[in-house]
Amino acid sequence: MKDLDAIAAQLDDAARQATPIAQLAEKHAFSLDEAYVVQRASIERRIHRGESTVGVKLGFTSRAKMIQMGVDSLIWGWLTDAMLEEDGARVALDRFIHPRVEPEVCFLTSRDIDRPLTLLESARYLEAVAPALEIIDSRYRDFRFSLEDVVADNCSSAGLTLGPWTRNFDDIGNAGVLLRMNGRLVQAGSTAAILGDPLRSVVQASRLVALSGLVLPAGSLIMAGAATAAHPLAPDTHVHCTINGLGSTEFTTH
Ligand code: OOG
Repeated sequence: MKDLDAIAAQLDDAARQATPIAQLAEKHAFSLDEAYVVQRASIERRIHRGESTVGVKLGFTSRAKMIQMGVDSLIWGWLTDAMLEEDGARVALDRFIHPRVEPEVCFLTSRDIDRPLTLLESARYLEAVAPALEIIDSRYRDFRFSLEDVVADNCSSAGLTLGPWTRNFDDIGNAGVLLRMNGRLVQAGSTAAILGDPLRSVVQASRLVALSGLVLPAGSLIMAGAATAAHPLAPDTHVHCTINGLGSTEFTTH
C-alpha cells in the first residue's frame, strides 16, 4: 500500500522549508484520485498547525496556463488564511522556493454550495467579486510536474492579495487584465480567457466540491484561475494587477 500520508508530509515539509523536492507521482505510482487524498492530508496538517481554510482555487482554467505548464485538465486546491496577504503588502520572498505571480478574479460566496450549480444559478450564490493576484510556488524542482504531482501539491498554492470587493458581476465576462511589474507591462489579457467567462469557474468549483462530497460554506473565496501565463517573482518588485471594471490589487516583494 502507498503511504499517502507520508507523501503529504514530504510536500508539506518542502513548503515549510522552502526546499524543492523531486516529483513524486511516478515514483509512488499514485492516481489522480489518490493525489486529491494527498492534497487533503497536507491541508489537514496545516489545519492541525492552526491554519483554517478560506476557500478554493481552480487551476488550468485558461489555455495560457495549460500551454505554459504542459497540463490540460482543470484542477482544484485549497486556500488557507495563512496564504492571505493584505492588499498593498510587502511580501517576503524567502519563504518561497521559486514564486510566480498571476492575475486572477476572485469570488466571495453568499450561500453554502453543496451541489453542482448551473451558470445561471451561480450568480445567486455570490456576494462579491474582486481583482486578485495569486502567488504560486511549486514544491517540485524546476516547477515541473505531472497532473497528479501538482494536485498532490495543492495546485502550487502559496499566497494571494485581493483588491476591493464589488458587485460588478455584469462586467466580468470579458474585462481587460493588465499585470505590471515596476510599472512595466508584463502580461495583458482578458477575463474571457478563464473558461470563456470566470463565472464558469464557480460552476466548476461547485461541481468539483460536490464530487468530493464536501460543502463550500458561505463566505468562501473561489479563485477562478489565471487569465494569463504566470510571471516569475524577483525581490524589490512592485506587482500590480488591474481588471477593467473591477479595480486593482498590488504588493511589493522584498
Ligand atoms: C499550478 C496552478 C495553476 C492557474 O491559475 O491556472 C493555477 C501551477 O501552474 O503551478 O494556479
